[in-house]
Amino acid sequence: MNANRKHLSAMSLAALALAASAGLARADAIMGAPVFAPPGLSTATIEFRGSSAGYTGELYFLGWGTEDDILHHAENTRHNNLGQWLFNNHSSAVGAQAVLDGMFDSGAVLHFAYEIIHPRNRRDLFRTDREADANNFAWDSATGSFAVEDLRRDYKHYDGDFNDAIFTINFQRVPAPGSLALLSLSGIVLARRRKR
Ligand SMILES: [Ca+2]
Ligand SMILES: [Ca+2]
Repeated sequence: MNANRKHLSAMSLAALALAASAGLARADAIMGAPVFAPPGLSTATIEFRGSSAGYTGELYFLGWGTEDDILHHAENTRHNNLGQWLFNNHSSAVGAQAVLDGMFDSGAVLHFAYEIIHPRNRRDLFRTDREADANNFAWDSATGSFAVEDLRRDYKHYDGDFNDAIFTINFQRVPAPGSLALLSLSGIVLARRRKR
């Protein structure tokens, strides 16, 4: 019991510390956690929620697949092979939304890139499909909060505040063709019954 309590309080302290440093609404954002699509087929929207960062960066949707591989690439909108351009942390309006390019199977992992474009001497690119970069992203599957840290951990000024660009990803379930067919079938059966 005591051991359990200690374990729990240590866990919640760690979660609170992460939440405090991230400025996130909830305490369960996890660094490096893959952005999984929910059960069933879904589409997704992403909203820009704000930024507290000196560097200017841009978020892209690379596409989706497994944790390590992109099997379906989002359409390139900027001719840089980074897929769908979404937001700039300094020029996009807070509350701006975009629909992610694609429909996602149950358990698909969505991949993103964050490119530092200013200052020039700090140009960098973080990708969720690259193991070395995964911990620059934090994902909270309960709230949809998706946060970016724009400094590498080994950089002397690393702050780990995870508020350099903050987004919310919302999934919308697409009705399965099977359930639609069932619905229309039951409609036909009902119609037939009414005719009798
Ligand atoms: Ca910051
Ligand atoms: Ca930071």
